[in-house]
Amino acid sequence: MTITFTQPQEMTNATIEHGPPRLFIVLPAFNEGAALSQLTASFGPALPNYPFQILVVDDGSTDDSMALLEAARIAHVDIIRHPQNKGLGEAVKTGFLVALERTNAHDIIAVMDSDGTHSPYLMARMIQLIQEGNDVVVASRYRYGSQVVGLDWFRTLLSHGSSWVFRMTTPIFNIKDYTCGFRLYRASILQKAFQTYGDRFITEAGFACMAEIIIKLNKLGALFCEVPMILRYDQKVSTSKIKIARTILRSLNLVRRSATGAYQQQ
Ligand SMILES: Nc1nc2c(ncn2[C@@H]2O[C@H](COP(=O)(O)OP(=O)(O)O)[C@@H](O)[C@H]2O)c(=O)[nH]1
Ligand SMILES: [Mg+2]
Repeated sequence: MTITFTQPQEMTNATIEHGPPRLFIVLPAFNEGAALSQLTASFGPALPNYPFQILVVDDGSTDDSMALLEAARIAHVDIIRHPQNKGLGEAVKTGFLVALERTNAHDIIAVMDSDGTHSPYLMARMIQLIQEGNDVVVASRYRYGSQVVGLDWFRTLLSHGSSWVFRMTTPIFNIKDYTCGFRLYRASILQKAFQTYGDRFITEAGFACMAEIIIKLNKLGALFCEVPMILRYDQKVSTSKIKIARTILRSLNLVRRSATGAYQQQ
């Protein structure tokens, strides 16, 4: 893993000890083209006067996304590079670990898709809900007010099916969306997760990591809530990276391991 700092660091633990929680935004990215730099540029207007730092985890992109991002010279962006593609789970793990090196326990770590389908303008409400006492806030496709625009019928069916399977087999209070990639976490709950599970906190290399994270945090007693999100899949320019068959198999395996208590020993 190599880390490239495109901008000087402006936030340190020492400088903002008693201020509002700082926000570290992890963007796992693999071949997202211009969508990535457009997204990173939109956090300034979406979060005026709020301290944030963006950590792009470039997972071996082979397109022009990183060149475009560097050329844009957007403030508060660091790029962490995996020389080769390792998958979404590894990218999220890298993002968490780098963010945790820089955070205090009361800071906030966000993760969202880099494909321009998640709105940074939802972030302010999610921050508020962490400050109100939640440990994890999920941008959800299954709440009153949620809207999913442009997702084809097959992905829609899979999305509802996976929500149903997880809710039936692995119920978590307040959670309907186990797989959405847009979430905010209190840094202290992620610290606790790495202390408890060590390197085994995230073992799923692919998209099933999202359900794995939430199931494991639930076992640690995390407090969850969801906010309705508008998923703009119609604005997605890049092709989806999801490997559907593999994600279904890994998710079912997760459910089985969770039900048999396999995670308790890890
Ligand atoms: N770092 C990394 N990110 C990935 C990989 N595959 C997908 N992503 C990112 O994970 C997010 C979700 O992927 P996406 O294609 O948007 O999935 P979809 O929205 O479910 O169709 C996006 O930000 C991708 O760039 C990967 O192999 N490595
Ligand atoms: Mg996406």
